[in-house]
Amino acid sequence: FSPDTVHVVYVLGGPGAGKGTQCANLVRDYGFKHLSAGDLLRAEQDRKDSEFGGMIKEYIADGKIVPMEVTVQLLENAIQAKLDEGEGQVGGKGSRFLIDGFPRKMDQALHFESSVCPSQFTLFFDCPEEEMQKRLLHRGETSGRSDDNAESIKKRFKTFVETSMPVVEYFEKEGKVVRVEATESPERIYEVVKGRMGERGF
Ligand code: UP5
Ligand code: MG
Repeated sequence: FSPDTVHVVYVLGGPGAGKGTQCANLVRDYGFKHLSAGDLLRAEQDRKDSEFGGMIKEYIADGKIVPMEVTVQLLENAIQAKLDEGEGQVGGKGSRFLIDGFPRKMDQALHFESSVCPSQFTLFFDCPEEEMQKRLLHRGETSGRSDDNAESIKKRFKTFVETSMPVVEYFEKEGKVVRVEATESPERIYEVVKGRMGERGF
């Protein structure tokens, strides 16, 4: 696919910052297609004849970043599949994609920007660890996610600070980050998001 017809906004933030929650709002109101790298990896992990299933499982439980080749391939396939379905098109202007939880390591960011599709900007949800931990432990009571437990959460936070924040800082230097405080209620946060989207011409 051509970057001329695919418009990408990255959605980043720590584990439990509310990326998925806010993406659902943006899909409803702005006609974005939503691709969560974590969801794609979990689906691949559960696919019966996947050669990567075992590896993905270990990385996710450990809060580590799965080697980029796997994730980028899953994202490219998912974008192509959405384009084939004709989804996400906005009046002849191409298709808008929210890529949620990616890129979360510098190698992924540089590769995706130069070889797949440059992003328009990054929506970054900024939330303190105590709040994110509370949300994730609560979700863990019912989510069934292998990484929603105290031990994995601690590892996910460490990876976020050491490996993923440098990506946010890199895009920030390029003036391509929209930072939103993400501690209040989902509704209040979304009001701020809508305002900031407006400033970006949406
Ligand atoms: N909630 C949401 N907003 C709230 C608010 N304002 N107030 C109170 N509660 C709020 O929300 C989390 C929970 O909080 C929910 O219960 C929600 O109702 C509530 P959610 O919207 O799901 O937050 P989100 O930021 O999407 O949290 P998630 O757990 O999905 O974040 P992660 O970044 O940890 O998970 P992801 O699925 O992206 O990645 C999982 C793993 O996959 C990674 O750790 C990594 O091992 C692997 N991965 C890679 O290797 N490479 C990649 O590129 C991507 C992932
Ligand atoms: Mg999520």
